[in-house]
Amino acid sequence: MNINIDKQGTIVVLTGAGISRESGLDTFRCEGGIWSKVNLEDVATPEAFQRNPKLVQNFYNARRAQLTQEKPQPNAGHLALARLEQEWPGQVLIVTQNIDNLHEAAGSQNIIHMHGELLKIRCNHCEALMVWEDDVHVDTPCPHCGQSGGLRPHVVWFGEIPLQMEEIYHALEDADLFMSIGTSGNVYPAAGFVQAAKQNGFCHTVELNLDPTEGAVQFAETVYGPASQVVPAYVDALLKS
Ligand code: BJW
Repeated sequence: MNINIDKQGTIVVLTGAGISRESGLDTFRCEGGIWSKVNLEDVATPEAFQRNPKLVQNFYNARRAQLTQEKPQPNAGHLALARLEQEWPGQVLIVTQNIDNLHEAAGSQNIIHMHGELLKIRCNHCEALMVWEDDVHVDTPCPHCGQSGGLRPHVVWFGEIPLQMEEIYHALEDADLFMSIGTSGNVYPAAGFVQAAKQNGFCHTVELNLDPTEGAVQFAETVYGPASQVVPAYVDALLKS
């Protein structure tokens, strides 16, 4: 790997479920993944939540409990990205589609959770946003406004606008390096970030994944293997470049 990036340059890293797989969390679209066990239309749309809030709350309660009880640990891929942020002289921004907390647990600080966070909930009545580690039920009252029936997971469902989009596109405009790690590139707008990054004419783009994705041809460089191996190796090469 011979990577030639301006040492003061900005690095934008997009991560997806693949980076957390070796920490024991399921991906969505791999064999045996979340969407092979539940129908996304039943749990990941605002309409699903309106139709059957109990089913949706239970889906997220189970995934939240996995984080709080099994306490999955960041793997070498997450840790390498935290090291990159610490040691790279320029700016490093992690834009994650993941709702887990493994980048934070690894020590990364400059993180955007574009699809929300599992350990937060918000109230549709008073718009309060709260850190939350327990189960949520349909009749759980909001600790802020006291009303029941308004609490929902702080996640972005299909048809909703992902979070902090302006900040993300602003970072992509300036990016010298765009890394896409462990994401299938099936879901927009994240799937379009590689094109947005290339618009500035100088951004180097790399896909790091277990296998080539459908969008692999859009990247200048591709590296395949488990995130716990390829990410640390790529970060080492970057820091030595
Ligand atoms: C490894 C590995 C290892 C495995 N090491 N790698 C038609 C055309 C275009 C767009 C649309 C359309 N119809 C509708 C849309 C829009 C829609 C969309 O994209 N739909 C597509 C299905 C077509 N998007 C939306 O609705 C979004 N909102 C939106 O567009 O608003 C409009 C707007 C945008 C911007 C500005 C203004 C307006 C919202 C999308 C919400 C996504 N929500 C979910 C669930 C919620 C959170 C949760 O419950 O966790 O987010 S869906 C799910 O997919 C989750 C993920 O974040 C997301 C992406 O999945 P990811 O991370 O890529 O996982 P996988 O499983 O797909 O891939 C894993 C990868 O890892 C694989 O490649 C493996 O090879 C790899 N891997 N092991 C390295 N060890």
